[in-house]
Amino acid sequence: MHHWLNIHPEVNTALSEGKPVVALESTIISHGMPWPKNVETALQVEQEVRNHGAIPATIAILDGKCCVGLTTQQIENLGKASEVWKVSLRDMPYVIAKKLIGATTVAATMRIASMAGIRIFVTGGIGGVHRGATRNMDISADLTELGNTSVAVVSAGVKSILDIGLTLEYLETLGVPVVTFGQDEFPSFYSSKSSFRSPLRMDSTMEIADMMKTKWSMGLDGALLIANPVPEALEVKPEIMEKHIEAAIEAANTTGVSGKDLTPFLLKYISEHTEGESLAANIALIKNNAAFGARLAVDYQRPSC
Ligand code: PSU
Ligand code: MN
Repeated sequence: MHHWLNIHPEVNTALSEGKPVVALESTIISHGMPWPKNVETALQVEQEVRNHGAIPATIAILDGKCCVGLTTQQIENLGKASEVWKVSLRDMPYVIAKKLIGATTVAATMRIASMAGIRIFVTGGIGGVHRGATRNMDISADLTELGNTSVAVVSAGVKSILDIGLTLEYLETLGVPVVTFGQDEFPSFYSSKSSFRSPLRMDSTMEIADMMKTKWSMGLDGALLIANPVPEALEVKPEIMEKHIEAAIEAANTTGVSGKDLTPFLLKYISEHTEGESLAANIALIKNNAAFGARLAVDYQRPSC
């Protein structure tokens, strides 16, 4: 095993036996949702993965190691502790060397999942090109990681706190296939619509699993981004979200929030100003993604594919 990895025995056994495993991120627990909903959700998401036939591996940095698969106690600590680092790729060596508590973003989780041999990773929304990026260069390391690391990332699309069009352009530049499940339009997290056409569409997890194998067996390293639209019943209308998103960006600008603090600030602001409506949708769609990711992981392990 890699020196810097601490793989939970259940995950390790599943990996060595070729059973389906789904990686999960932890920034969503520490910086994406308020306590105690964050811990409840993280545990429900793990259960959802199990219910659909795969083993969950929530990833975080603890005691100087990249932990792959956490105990309930470790998840609770991450959700409650006040001094949790949001760890993207650039923060990994610092947080590991200093033995700090670190919750991993999409970028860091992808890298650690890949080090452990996990090919499927489920999240809610990925980071991307921020609105105003042509001035401030705020482009998430999640995107460059998608260009480098061979993991399939399941999300509900890209939140419209970001510039969705520029994010799709950047993914094209990086050579990342973007597939939307079951519809032609790329979804925008709270909404199944975004007004952007998805570069690719597939209608079954088997087709997606087949494309993953094709890509990597050709030596085309890097991720695939799979967008799983939020079910209609759970959608928050874009008109409702837009005014809160604009207010959130305005508040970030006037208070001078930038860099790694920006995304958590915007997520918190929106959650607080939509009276929990966005949080309820957020939780439901992550569970929906977990079920989808587990089915994809099961199909990916099928020898026929
Ligand atoms: N977008 C969301 N929810 C999230 C995040 C982004 O809709 O929880 C989190 C993820 O962990 C993602 C990170 O990897 O924020 C991106 O942060 P940044 O924009 O600073 O790279
Ligand atoms: Mn950023």
